Amino acid sequence: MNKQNRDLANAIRFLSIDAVEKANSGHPGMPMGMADVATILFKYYLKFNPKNPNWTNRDRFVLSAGHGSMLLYSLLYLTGYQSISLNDIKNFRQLNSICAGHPEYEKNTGIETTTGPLGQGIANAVGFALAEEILKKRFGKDIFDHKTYVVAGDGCLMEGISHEALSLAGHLKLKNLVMLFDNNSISIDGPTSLAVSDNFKKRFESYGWNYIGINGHNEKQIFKTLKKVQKAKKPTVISCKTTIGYGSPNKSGTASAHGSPLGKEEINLVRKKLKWKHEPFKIPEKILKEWRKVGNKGLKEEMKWKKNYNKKKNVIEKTFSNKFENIFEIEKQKVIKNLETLATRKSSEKILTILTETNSNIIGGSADLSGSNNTKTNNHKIIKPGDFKGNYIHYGVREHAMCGIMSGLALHSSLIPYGGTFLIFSDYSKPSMRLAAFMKQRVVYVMSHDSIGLGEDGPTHQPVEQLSHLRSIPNLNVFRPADTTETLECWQIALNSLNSPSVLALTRQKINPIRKEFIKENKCSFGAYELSRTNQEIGITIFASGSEVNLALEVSHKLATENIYSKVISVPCQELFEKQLTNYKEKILNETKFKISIEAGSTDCWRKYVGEKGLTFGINDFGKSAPYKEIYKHFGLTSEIIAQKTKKMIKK
Ligand SMILES: Cc1ncc(C[n+]2csc(CCOP(=O)(O)OP(=O)(O)O)c2C)c(N)n1
Ligand SMILES: [Mg+2]
Repeated sequence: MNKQNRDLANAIRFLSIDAVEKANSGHPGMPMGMADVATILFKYYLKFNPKNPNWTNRDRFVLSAGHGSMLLYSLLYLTGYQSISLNDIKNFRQLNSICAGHPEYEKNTGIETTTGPLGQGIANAVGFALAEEILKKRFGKDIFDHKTYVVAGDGCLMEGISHEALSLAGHLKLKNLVMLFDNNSISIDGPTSLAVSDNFKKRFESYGWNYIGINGHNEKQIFKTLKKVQKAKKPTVISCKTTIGYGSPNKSGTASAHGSPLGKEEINLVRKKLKWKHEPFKIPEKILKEWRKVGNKGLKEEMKWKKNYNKKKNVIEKTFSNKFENIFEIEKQKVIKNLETLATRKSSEKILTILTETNSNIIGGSADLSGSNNTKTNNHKIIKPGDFKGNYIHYGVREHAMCGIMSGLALHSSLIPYGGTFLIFSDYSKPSMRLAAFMKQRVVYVMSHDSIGLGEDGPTHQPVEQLSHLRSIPNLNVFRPADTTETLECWQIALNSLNSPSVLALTRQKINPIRKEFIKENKCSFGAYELSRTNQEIGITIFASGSEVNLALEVSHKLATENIYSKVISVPCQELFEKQLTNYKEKILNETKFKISIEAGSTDCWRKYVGEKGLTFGINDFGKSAPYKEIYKHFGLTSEIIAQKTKKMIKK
């Protein structure tokens, strides 16, 4: 590195070392190792404007190795983002500091996505790169033409999600995706040779990626390679051989530099070795000025871009304006006029068919279950390798990456991604779903085959505890609609939830309509609502969701023949019900002393509604392989058994 660039890189190193030391926690090794690569990237190549972190056509910089968060915070501060001040860096890892332990997405800050669970950033980056290609095709290269750079470490590449995401990126030929692999051969337990002997070159090449190996401390090699990738025809990984904790005489190149403060004595030695004479958190004027110059270079470029953008502004904004409301109202009327017995996955397809006719910002897909999830409609065109004019992604059997990629699509620029799989395989996607909820992203997970109702595929495919798990994730709305009208209403809420992802748990089996009259109001938006009652005065409340609402109606009618009266509460979304006003909740919850719940899944999340003495009908065991009606019988989910047990309860 020449003197000036060395100074720039050392500014990153010392901010990182000193912030970690002050917080007495954090990861200095990675920022010290990757400082040179990051400096050359930001100084000569990265297209960004700290004055407008949201510039649509900026390059995306994703830190998949989220533990190295100080690398990102240092870069954002040094290049002049308003979001991160020197004070914020001094507050690294303290309560409410923007400089959180791991990067936490916040719009308009330069932190493009939340990372920390290793490998997630890679999938997000694939989503960014894919969004760029899709939008470039739609609006032209003068509006969308940027790169996505992702910094990934040994750990990211060991995680399974990296395989899924890299493989799809290679297949689709996402040429604007560049991975900077921090190939330092060290992770927490020690040298990576303890656990890995992959041939990275062969691995990447087999995915259809360019693989370029360089010395990550050699300025010329870094510069030259970054120049080369600007014209790449495929996604490229630059494998940067680096030294973790670069500059630390006793800790560099070892796992001890990974995740703890270096300590005062060692930091003194690093200062000596790197000839850095400045106090902690003091960046000399000259160096800061130089970094700010780097930050200023994007302004002109954005201005130039803005001229092109203004010409197409109206068209672009129209695409992103969501035109749903009329559609939903008209469709709801049609559904009621022509009541059908349908599986809710089929109901969902009907709605999607209409939505996708007019909303080209909705990007569908499935993890190889398009026909089963009913996610693909006649209006969809497939996104193919190097051909991005479509609006449907065959994610392949890659549930985890699919969900991470969808987050990237949503974060990039208000595309609305939805993707399908079986509800049981939410277990394969949950880490990404959790992060989407944390990042407040509008992503829709279409999860069909939502219970034992799927039948013969048996316990490996029958979700039991999954609804309960998903409901426990904050800011994730879990919808389990009971018929076509409810499915439509739930889709409407999901699309209007700008700050929450949604799960639509849908049935494989056919369901009789439960809503037979047109009501303009979106009943599902209350989370739970009264569907029917057998008398004005009632003694029992029956809560149910999805396919079990019909069962609840049967039970209610059966009890009525014996002069036991009840109301049925359909509960399509517990999370939304929790948010209702106390009065509303009281009316639903506390009209009767006796309460029961019916849902073909684990029962723990219903206890709060039925109370200690209430009965919860559900399944707390693995399912069964058989025709579905027999499985319902096997688990006591029939109107006869439920009515009988309910009678027993009220007689006690
Ligand atoms: C999914 C996941 N598993 C485990 C961890 C804990 N963890 C954080 S960093 C790390 C080692 C990462 O090694 P590497 O990527 O090589 O980082 P380096 O030590 O080179 O900075 C581990 C296991 C995590 N953050 N995410
Ligand atoms: Mg490593």
